[in-house]
Amino acid sequence: MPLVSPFRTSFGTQTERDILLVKAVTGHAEGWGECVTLPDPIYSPEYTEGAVDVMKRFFIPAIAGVRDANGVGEALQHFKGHRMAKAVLEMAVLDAELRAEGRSFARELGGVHETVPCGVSVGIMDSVPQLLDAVGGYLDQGYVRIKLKIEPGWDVDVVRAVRERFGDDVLLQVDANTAYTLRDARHLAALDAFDLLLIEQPLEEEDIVGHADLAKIVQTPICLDESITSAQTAAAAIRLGATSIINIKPGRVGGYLEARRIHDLAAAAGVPVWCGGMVESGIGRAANIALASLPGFTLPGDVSASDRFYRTDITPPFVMEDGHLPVPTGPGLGVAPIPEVLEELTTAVEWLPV
Ligand code: OSB
Ligand code: MG
Repeated sequence: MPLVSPFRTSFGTQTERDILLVKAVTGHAEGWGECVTLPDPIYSPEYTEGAVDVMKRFFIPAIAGVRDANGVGEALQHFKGHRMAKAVLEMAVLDAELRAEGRSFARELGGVHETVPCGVSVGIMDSVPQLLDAVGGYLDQGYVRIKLKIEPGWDVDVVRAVRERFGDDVLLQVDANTAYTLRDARHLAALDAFDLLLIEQPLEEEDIVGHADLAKIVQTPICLDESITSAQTAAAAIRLGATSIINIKPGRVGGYLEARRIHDLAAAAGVPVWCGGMVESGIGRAANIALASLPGFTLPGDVSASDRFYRTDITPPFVMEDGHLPVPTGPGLGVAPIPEVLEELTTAVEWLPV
């Protein structure tokens, strides 16, 4: 799926999204899952062809005979890692299960809101004026929170320019995608002047202690993304003082059920969470919106309208109204791919009987 404009982060530039969808066909219903892997292992160790391989070779045979989505997690638990691949299988089975029972994702997960506020993740650009135009456009559309991607050379001055142009009332945060080291602590502390909601994942994925050290030097709250791979790592990061806010991405943590566990333990620890995004199509977006409707999601997520990334979505598009998106209420995800659109975009199909 072509993106409406290139999306540049500290780890690379995306101009299109190559999406792996999983359709689970049970005796009772069909369910959809969207795998959030990128084609290359540059955000996480997983990558799309790797996810396909591990699913075919190990995961799909292992889930033969499971009764429900909980059973998927249990059947795959003894396999190490590959959480995005596990997540998409669980998601598809969960969707099938919920469709058969007439329950929505939001209801199943414990959602409490009918709409969720929309934040937008704004990529690195060629120039500051170009970025200001983009941010202005998103604010005009009604986005209630702006996230700026940063990297060394595109950080303090850029944030200052956005604050000068749009004022102090805009909810603003930054995401480094691991682009810094502890040696940059003083430099990152210069961001404290701009009243940011948070700095997302400044250091390497595995550097939990480094984030705890950084949190003592920088006033702006540290929010982990890449580092949070499970409820266990989330609990550890909170305990060590490495993160005071958590970006929950269901794919990264192995699925929506683990995402809910992280929500629950963060709430118990008084740690706010928000729902991250992986440039999902309407399938993944629908489930993220449902997750974001849980009570602990007290910050706007990277939950944007379909047209943030796609001119044509594969589901009926999610359209923002007053800075919010409606939480789907229909059975399961509440949306499914539009057959003709899906067909036109499909490059390969494989049917794997379990
Ligand atoms: O770090 O949050 C991230 C997109 C792809 C990979 C990593 C990240 C992102 C985003 C969110 O910033 C984009 C979105 O889906 O809205
Ligand atoms: Mg991030």
